[in-house]
Amino acid sequence: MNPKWWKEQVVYQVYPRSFFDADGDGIGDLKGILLKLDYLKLLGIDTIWISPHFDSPNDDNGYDIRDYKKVMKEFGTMKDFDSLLEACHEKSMRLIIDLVVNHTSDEHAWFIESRSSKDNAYRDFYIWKEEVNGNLPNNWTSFFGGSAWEKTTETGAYYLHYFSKKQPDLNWENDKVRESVYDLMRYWLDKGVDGFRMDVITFISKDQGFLNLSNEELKAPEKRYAKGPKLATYLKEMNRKVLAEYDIVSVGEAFGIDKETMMRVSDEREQELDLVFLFDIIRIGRDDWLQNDWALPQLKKLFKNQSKTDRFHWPTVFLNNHDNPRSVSNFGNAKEYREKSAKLLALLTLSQRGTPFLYQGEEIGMTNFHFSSIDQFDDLQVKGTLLKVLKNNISKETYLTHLNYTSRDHSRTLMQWKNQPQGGFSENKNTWFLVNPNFSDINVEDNLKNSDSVFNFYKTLISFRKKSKDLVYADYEDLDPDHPQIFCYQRVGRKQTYLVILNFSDTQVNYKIPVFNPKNHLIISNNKNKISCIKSNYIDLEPWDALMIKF
Ligand code: TEU
Repeated sequence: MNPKWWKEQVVYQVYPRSFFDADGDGIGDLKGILLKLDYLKLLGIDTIWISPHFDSPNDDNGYDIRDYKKVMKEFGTMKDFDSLLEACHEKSMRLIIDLVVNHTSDEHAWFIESRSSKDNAYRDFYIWKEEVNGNLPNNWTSFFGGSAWEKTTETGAYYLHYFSKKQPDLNWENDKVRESVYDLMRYWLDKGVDGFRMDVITFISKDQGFLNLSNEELKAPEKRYAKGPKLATYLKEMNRKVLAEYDIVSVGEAFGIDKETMMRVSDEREQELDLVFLFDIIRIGRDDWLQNDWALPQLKKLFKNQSKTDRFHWPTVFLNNHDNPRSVSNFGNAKEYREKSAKLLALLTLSQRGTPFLYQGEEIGMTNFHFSSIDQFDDLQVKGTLLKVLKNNISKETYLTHLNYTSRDHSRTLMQWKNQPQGGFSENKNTWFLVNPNFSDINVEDNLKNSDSVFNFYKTLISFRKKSKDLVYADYEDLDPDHPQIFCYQRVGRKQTYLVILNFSDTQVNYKIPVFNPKNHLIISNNKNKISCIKSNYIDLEPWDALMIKF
């Protein structure tokens, strides 16, 4: 195992729009992040990843970039960015930014040029096709609803957009596009940023045949979109020309990727990307916007697959992000056992082999919002998909029921800082989005005061991870893959073995510890009454009990 700083750190994702509003316009900003750095430092965070902070018309909350070298005006100025970066470095923290280069905004200067005429110098910056016998160029679909092709009046041709029609896909076949991307990457790296999270990077290479998708493929187009034939070529070139020149981390959002490609992209000998985000755990039981039931053995299998790679791969571990529901609502019990299950998930995340990525609010156990109507959603995907839903004769009510589990907006409600109006997020009551009314019970201020809080549980676990290389690098072994309620695994390190036991259920279980060692030492548990030493190999586990033993 090749040790690296980014294998040993805990990363915290900030969605700036919802994090903290310092200037009182109702929208979070860069100054807001700066003001909360000490809070993150206290938690033990070493690296912060911020979702896009670039100039954008915000059709998709900044994932549609108009100017890569400018800061989104709602978030502040370039000076604010520089101050944030400097402050992070002063506090020995690192800052990674979002690189969104599969597509730009349709308001980006390149696209304005490109659409204007067929002989414009920027025409080939994007993917243009003519209609075929009066029909769309092919049947590819957009993730935000409808066709992936949009016609323009200027030339009558169609451009490709995997996401909204305000997010035209760049044409990576064009050398000038790739050089322009490398140029903007160097711009931010030369400022001193510590890495990139690369948005849908697996989609950059397009199959130049532009063949129709089969009916089966239309159910999950990401699988085809992630199979572009030149993905390896482009990533290796990007690595050679840019990434390799700096001591940074690259983490690719690997939506739709197959196992074989994943094994190549994140193999350190291949020199493509350092890390990837896979979606099988976070989207367990998911089928687009539908949430189906899942069973614990399925989840365990996914963790096992993820951890059991060879020494040339290093996984990421995360249970929520800005595109997915809150982990405690998704995997835990956000009602009677909210705190306990939030702590159980903390232990799960922070005792795995891989780099943990926490998402804002997770550290205080924030929950999903209860949406009572479709109009309450902000996310463009909700409205875009509604048309498809209605066309398939599915009722709005059914759609809403599932969105209350699956919507991206659950993670975008405002960060809950205090039991104060707007949850202490902003002085301004006209905030850009909703705050969960449970901020009176779930907020940072109360978490900090209470030594037994979810926050303090995370903090303790993060400090364990920092003190023990074994907790970071040791092998992972699932000791009981088939048990329907208990998740029990060990990490066998050079000096220490860690045993983790998690009761993933609302019921009590009398459990036989598979590897009982009388010299054990209980190092953390979310149940205050647990005795400090486990005397026998049978243990009574109450609902959502979680504990870690060391020997
Ligand atoms: O997400 C792409 C992606 O993988 C999906 O999770 C996406 O959220 C959608 O649900 C697919 O059905 C990335 C960003 O994380 C997301 O916020 C952006 O909207 C998207 O790319 C486009 O840039």
